[in-house]
Amino acid sequence: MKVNGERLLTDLFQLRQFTDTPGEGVTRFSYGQQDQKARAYLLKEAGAIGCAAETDALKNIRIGMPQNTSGRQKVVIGSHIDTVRNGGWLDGIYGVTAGLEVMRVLKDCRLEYDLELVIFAEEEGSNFGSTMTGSKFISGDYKEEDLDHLKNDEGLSLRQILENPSEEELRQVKWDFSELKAMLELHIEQGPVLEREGLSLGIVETIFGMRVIEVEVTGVGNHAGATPMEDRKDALCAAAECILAAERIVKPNGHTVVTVGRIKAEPDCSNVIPEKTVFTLEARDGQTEKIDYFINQITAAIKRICRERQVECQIREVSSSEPLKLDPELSKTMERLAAQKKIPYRVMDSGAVHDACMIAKHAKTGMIFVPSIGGRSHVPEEDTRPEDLVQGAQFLLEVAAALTGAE
Ligand code: HGY
Ligand code: MN
Ligand code: MN
Repeated sequence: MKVNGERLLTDLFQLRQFTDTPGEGVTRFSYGQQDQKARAYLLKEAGAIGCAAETDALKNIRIGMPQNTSGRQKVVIGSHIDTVRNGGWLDGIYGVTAGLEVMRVLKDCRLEYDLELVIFAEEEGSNFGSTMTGSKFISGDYKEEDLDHLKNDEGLSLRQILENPSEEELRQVKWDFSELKAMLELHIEQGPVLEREGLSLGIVETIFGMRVIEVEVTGVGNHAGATPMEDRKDALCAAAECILAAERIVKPNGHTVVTVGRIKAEPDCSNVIPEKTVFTLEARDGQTEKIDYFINQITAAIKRICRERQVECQIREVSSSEPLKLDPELSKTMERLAAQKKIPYRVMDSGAVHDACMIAKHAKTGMIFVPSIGGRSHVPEEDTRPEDLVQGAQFLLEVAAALTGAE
């Protein structure tokens, strides 16, 4: 059994054109027009091999093989197709497209277990600042009330964007995990490790956890020219000191990472001392206690700095997910297969979070990485060698064929 590399790469080249920022990376937020186009492309390809698809109230899509029968346990291949702003062409959609290719190869095989391809909605959190939203409703981590908590920059809630799904429709989003034999997610590494060590496959052991907080600093707006320096309560300078304090607190530790990726000053005019500044700060690590330790240290520093500067600060939890150890038995199976195929691989952690985290709490889950060129991701430069993309898909096929007893 072999994947068709040409076909896989053609799909990926076709899909990368569904972006709101052509020429400046891929911007494809869930529920947007480009997302619709990518979904339509994938559903057409899946329909061409006789697959049936169902879209749930969160717009997660489940695509079943023609030979699936009700009542059997299923193997799921899943990932996402949404991106960050000006992101890369492979993050998420590579795993979905490779899964589609696997289904094409297995479409005429006899399977002992059902096989499903799942497209998780809103994994990046680009709309609402909360990652893995679609899969958090599947796992039950998110409940109905979160439809109202999650709001985009225009103030639209997830409930409004989904056009007010009914209670029953929401209930059906949650999976019955007893039906799941295993889930596999194939993904680009998004970091430098595999390339640096000259390896072509990663088998993921632990996916980092993360906590995201939003910090709102309120000072006193005033005229940029007429206000002496000693009379200022500048919300942006206070935020800047908080952000550098966070970097200093976390820097010399080796594992935990902290990032401030979004900051907004109001009224955002060059000749007005900012009255308010809002920024997000996220911390990630393979251990929850480390994440909590650093978030607590940073929160204390933010409060101290704001007190000293006589500005107000509000700190709000935006989202969180626990570090997740993936299934050791499935990882061992994949290690044996990689060794058998003489594929240079290593077991490794993932600093990026993935929908696999949400599923791994309830069912056997495995993740496979392929190298990222220059270790870059979430940027237009994101790329992976075609031979690595094809080899990763071939490996996914072998693992899926073994798990479903395909012949
Ligand atoms: O942020 C992440 O780790 C993922 O790309 N959503
Ligand atoms: Mn991803
Ligand atoms: Mn991502």
